[in-house]
Amino acid sequence: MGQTIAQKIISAHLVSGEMKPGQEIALRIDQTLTQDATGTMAYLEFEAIGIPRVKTKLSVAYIDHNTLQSGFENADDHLYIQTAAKKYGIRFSRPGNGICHQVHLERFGVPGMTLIGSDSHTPTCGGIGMLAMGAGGLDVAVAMGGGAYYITMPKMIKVELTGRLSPWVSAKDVSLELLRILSVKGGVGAVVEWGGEGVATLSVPERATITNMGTEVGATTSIFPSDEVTRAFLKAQGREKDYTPLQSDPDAEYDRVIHIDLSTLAPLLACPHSPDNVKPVTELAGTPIQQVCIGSCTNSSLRDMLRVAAILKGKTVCDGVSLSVSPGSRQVFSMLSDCGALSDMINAGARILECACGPCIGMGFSPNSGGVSLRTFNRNFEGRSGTRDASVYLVSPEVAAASALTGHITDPRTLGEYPSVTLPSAFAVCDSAILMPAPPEEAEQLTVRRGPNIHPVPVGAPLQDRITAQLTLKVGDNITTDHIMPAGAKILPYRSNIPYLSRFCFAVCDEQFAERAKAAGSSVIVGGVNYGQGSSREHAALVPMYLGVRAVVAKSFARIHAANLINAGILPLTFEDPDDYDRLAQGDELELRDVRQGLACGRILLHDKTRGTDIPLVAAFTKRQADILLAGGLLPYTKG
Ligand code: MIC
Ligand code: SF4
Repeated sequence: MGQTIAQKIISAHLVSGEMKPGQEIALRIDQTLTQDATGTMAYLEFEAIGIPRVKTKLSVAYIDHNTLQSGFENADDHLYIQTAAKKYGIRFSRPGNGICHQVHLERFGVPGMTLIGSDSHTPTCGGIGMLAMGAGGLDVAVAMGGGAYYITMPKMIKVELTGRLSPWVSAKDVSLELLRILSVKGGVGAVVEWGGEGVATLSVPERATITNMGTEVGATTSIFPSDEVTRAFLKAQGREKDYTPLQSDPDAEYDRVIHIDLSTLAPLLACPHSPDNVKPVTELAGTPIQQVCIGSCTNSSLRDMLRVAAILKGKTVCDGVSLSVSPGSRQVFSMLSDCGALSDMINAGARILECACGPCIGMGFSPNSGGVSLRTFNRNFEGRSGTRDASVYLVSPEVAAASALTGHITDPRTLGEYPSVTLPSAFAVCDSAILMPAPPEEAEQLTVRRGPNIHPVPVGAPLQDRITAQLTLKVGDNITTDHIMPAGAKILPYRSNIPYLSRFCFAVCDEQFAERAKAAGSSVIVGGVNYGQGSSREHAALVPMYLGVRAVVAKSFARIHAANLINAGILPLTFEDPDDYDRLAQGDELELRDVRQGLACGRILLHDKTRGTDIPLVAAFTKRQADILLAGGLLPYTKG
């Protein structure tokens, strides 16, 4: 039988397991990336594992998230990562060099290779045919040490593209259309492969926008074929040698095929507070706005920026709107400057920000209270912008620029002729902000610099056979890691200080949670479907572990978060009967009995002492996962 693109890459990297959907497989990882918000913890974990130098083909440490530096903490993290990178054999992309996914696509991604990154939007490199997946920091640390990466063998979803995008409609609208079809959980357990004749009409940056936002449907990853468009992109980056063609076989089989005719798409937007709350722009046209933010790893390529500049050229941003533009990389920034497009944006009134995540992760540029903000980003979860009562809409760069000019949500097709933009045949390549590691003989002498905010990695205790705990929090469906462990300028500096960070755990849902969990000593959280969607941040597991959370019982879990919980030694359990969710209430005293035996047979009984009821839970773990849980997490398990 023929193979899909992902199946080809998986079979070439398979270390163990059977390629049957639902089975656990282990993959050899060629490349890793980290960013600074998850990177400090990942390198602390790498150090805790105790391997002197990375064993991957390439590992890169990026600084792109915590660049505000409103205290010493971020700068100390940067120095820690820089010195660790130099010592352990990792390239270091300096602050200001760009957003990890954009830079990795430009400078390092290779079709056919595997990449894991401690950031959920790592699938961006699927735009050039790489099997690129987001993972928790500890999984990345293990892969840097030469260990395999374990995933559940995914199902295959194919999106068959026909036609060509109409003027003013762009790749973001394709992503939003998929979110409309699949919702934020429709891709869980699957790889989304993009194919069909429409693929050839999309440039690599457009493909990367689409694979980037595939994270929002919950997919393991998303991938495009590697074709002549890919070759041209790599050639323009001076990396044609990295090109290999990659297509699915004509007789490859898919679990589901979705058809999208590009020519029928119209500009779309995602309404507050979820990326799948998708509507046509025409439905909301005229809504007054106060802020527009253009950038993020979804829409910050040269293609997007040139398009925005062309729309703004010779015009002025509306009085009532504050417009920010953050180019995705230094390469994009300098090319915008060289061709004059940067001046077009500046003269129109745009506020140019650093090449970094910035407003996307609440690092500055929070909207006004009750404000309406249009963002070309990938997530509009409640509170993520830093303003609790803001309404954030996700839009394409075209909709963003058009609306910045008018002051209200605007269908860009009303602007007239679509400015044409051609990508250069050669990008201005300059890797001066990417530092090389020290050679092994020098590396041994180097010391890693640890600032006072950098605390040791918390390590879990071996699993108890009988867990007595209080149900300290009951939440609903689609709880994001931004709910569990919020980010933003005030909290992000403490990613390497778990005791301090723990004060903010679940603060978006319930400000008392952290205190309550601490007082209870041992607790269980109950959630609905798709618990833990969104970011790959392992802090959403490490912090609950620190607060004494022993198990999360939910209707279903998002992939990376479930893995992070196991890695932290917390049991992710699902209801055998989802209706049992209604039989539990916050404050109930619970008991999980015969946990060891339950792990072996796949079923654990939850006894509610307050109500005198028993609730059966699914504990479907592989032998490896059960052993990790028994050891108290991946770190004690790996160290033996
Ligand atoms: C995000 O977009 O939420 C982040 C910040 O990039 C996260 C990583 C993190 O929390 O540090 C992600 O997507 O994984
Ligand atoms: Fe950065 Fe936002 Fe992309 Fe996350 S989604 S990597 S915060 S730009």
